[in-house]
Amino acid sequence: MKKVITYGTFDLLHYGHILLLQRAKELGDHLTVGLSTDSFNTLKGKQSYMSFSERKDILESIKFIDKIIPEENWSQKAKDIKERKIDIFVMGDDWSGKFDQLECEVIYLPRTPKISTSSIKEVIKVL
Ligand code: C2G
Repeated sequence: MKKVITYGTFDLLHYGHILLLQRAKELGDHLTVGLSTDSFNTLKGKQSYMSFSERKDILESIKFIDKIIPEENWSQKAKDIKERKIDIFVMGDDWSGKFDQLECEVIYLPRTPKISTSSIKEVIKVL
């Protein structure tokens, strides 16, 4: 069974996230998502609109996601990949080159243009 992992905040889940998650799952048979905790978001300098548990509930409703784990720091990826016997690590290409040192196949997928959580927040602000 080919295992895939990806990480992110996935706040205000939108089709850019969905297309990333779908493509990640298509690369294997099992998809784990490392979901950034609220405290890690603070470390990342991100204030998510939805809490970790709300973001987790939403991801749990997506049938093709097989496992969700908390992402609590930058350095857990290598351990997650080893312990969970991950074959492929996937991120959008805004992260291109940042995780090449990981000991598994590393794939950066093209980001979906014209959609982002921050652009959604801007639109909502003016509604
Ligand atoms: N993404 C995408 N297209 C978009 C927006 C996001 O493909 N229009 C991808 C990002 O490249 C990322 C994933 O969706 O791979 C999740 O995006 P975010 O929730 O913004 O995650 P990020 O803040 O980049 O956190 O340790 C890694 C970090 O946790 C990644």
